[in-house]
Amino acid sequence: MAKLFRAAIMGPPGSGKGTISQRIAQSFGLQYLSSGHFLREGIAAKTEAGLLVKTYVERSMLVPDHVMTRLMLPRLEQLSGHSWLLDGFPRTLGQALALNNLYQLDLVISLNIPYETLKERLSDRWIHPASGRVYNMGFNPPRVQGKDDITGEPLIQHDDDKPEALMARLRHYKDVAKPVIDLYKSQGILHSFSGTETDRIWPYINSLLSTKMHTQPSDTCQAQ
Ligand code: G5P
Repeated sequence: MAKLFRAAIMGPPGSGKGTISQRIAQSFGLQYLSSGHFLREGIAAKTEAGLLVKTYVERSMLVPDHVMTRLMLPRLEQLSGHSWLLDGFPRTLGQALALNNLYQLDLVISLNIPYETLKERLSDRWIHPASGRVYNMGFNPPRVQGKDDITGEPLIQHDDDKPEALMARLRHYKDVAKPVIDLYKSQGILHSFSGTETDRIWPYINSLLSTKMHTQPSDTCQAQ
């Protein structure tokens, strides 16, 4: 049996984590779990967890580590037997260490995108709340303006994409991401990608994933 592949994608708000994760999930058949989408789903459904995290997400503040790990790690247990990709988790060193105690990641993708690019993108972003599908009115507009391509339901904008909230999210990101990036660097699994366009970064990520997923140790054994 092929070895399961476990990956995570990191990057500041608007760096294209969600867009690239959707492409990876489609191209490589990984189960895709977005922490932001998962939290917003709970908030919309008014679940107990949703009520607990609502104030943090609405203020663009990080949800405390003990809450995040309590929500995300059981979801990963449900995915045992599948290869998966995490988008937006882990975000802090505490979360990364908690994940590390249970799973060894094979690959971490880190996106480095200039601030001006992030600002432009987020002011133009629309979401289908039920599925988490992301559109950008310039880059990947929906077929019908304001409607989700699959369901035809209305698209919405996040409150935390406003410029002042965005600045706070970027500052937070830098501070908390550094020790996480250092950890994955020291484990030899970090791959960083810089640029201003997802379409130009994507071929490199696609090629990296193709190589990594086809050279997993147990795949190699199978082939021999
Ligand atoms: P999220 O949802 O994880 P963020 O802030 O990290 O939120 P976000 O905003 O969802 O990340 P992204 O996924 O990196 O951004 O980017 P995206 O959505 O794919 O792309 C952004 C926009 O740009 C889209 O409109 C897309 O179409 C467009 N785009 C992409 N590429 C290009 C391009 O090349 N060109 C152009 N022109 N456009 C492009 O987290 C939300 C909140 O949840 C909590 C926090 O409160 C957080 O603020 N949270 C956590 N708290 C604690 N710990 C965690 N692990 C948490 N995870 C979430």
